[in-house]
Amino acid sequence: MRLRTGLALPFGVLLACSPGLGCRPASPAERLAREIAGAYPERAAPTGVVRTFDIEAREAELPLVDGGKLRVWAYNGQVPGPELRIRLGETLRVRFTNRLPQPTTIHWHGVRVPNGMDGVPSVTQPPVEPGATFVYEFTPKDAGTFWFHPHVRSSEQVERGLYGVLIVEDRAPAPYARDVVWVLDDWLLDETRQIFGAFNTPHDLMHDGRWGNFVTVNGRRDTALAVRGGERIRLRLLNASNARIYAPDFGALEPQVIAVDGLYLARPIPLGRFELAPGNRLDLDITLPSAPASRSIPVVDTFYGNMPNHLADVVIDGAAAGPPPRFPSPAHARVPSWSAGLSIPPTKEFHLDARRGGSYGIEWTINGQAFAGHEHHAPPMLTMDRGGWVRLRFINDSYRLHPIHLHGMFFRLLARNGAPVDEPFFRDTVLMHSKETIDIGLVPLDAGKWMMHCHILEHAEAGMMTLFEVRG
Ligand SMILES: [Cu+2]
Repeated sequence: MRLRTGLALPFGVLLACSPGLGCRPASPAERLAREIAGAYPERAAPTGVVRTFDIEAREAELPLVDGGKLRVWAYNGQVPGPELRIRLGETLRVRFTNRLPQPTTIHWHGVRVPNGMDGVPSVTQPPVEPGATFVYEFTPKDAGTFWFHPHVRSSEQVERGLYGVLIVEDRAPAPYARDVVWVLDDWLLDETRQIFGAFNTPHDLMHDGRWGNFVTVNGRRDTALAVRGGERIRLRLLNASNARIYAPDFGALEPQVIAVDGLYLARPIPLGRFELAPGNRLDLDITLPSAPASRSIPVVDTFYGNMPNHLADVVIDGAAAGPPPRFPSPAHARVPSWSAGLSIPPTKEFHLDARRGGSYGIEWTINGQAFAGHEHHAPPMLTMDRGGWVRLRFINDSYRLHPIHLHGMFFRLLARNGAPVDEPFFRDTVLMHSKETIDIGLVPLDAGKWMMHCHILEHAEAGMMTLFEVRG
């Protein structure tokens, strides 16, 4: 079915035309689907350049958190793992070897990959057994900040240190003085200052997952970003925690948000209070003052406003050589408004809740179903057509937090508790609060079986996962 503007019809009327059937006025959903045009590309545009990286997951002992020797699981012996940086159009080839005592996979969070590269065990690939290798290869369709982590026993494997950042640079990156990544994580350490060895405890499962007692940025508690006054920088934040939410506060600095979950905004917006849930990314455009009141500016987390956590410092040392460079913000993406989306009934509703049962004693459910390993071949909970507009409603019947993450597609948040919200950006993860209802709109462009799950990894491990299928 093709949509086109009708020449003989009043302005704005769209026609839906099919071969042999002629044309009729497009339905409201067809009109909304049309608005995806130009928002993000349907296909990758490979330049032919292949960038190859070798990644090995193995045990390591590293001076993390406070400089003590911390026994972790790491990609290439570092936490965060290696920063993979490629240009849009380049093909990423990762030769992955598993040296862990458990099977694992790599999931490329936020990247619209071919379904077979999505890293979901027994759905898109067999798990990579200890000693085995797997080659991940794809050409990202979107530039932005993405990350990678296991999708097997994630609540243990991510917590032990398995995560890394994938940056897909624009074809012509804006001339920021610096382009820096801050990976936020928290660690639950025991009295010997090692990773607390019990995972998926009843306490974590009954509450908002595993929250650590030490918060780090890039694995350290004393991260200081050294900059010069007057510089204009790009700072990319990623929340790699199992469960902790951050609301970063930059004090006297005035960051502009230019990208969320990888994709550029329609226009830059002030940071304000943004809830960075597990999985979320936030790209900030910051022009540093040339004559700062204080050289060291602390960045704190105010998610629980009454007890802010120190995250890191921005330390201004000397002045930049010249005035701040004036270049247009890269945040000028086409983002459909989809304001009419709320007048169309939801395609499907998902109730999120918990109950007693399952192998952990408590299980987290979506529409009464808890996902377990043997259900990987169960029919998908939702089937969508590629290119069609869909409105989904999520109803949190519990009192806990649930950052809802969709693989393989971006969505726009349309409403919270029925009240329209106008975020000028797409997401791949959105935080749901206690007893909250949200509505999202999306147009899937990539066929395959994609997971939808809570990114509080303990909730996901205890069942809060399901499969969507995109036909086409
Ligand atoms: Cu959850």
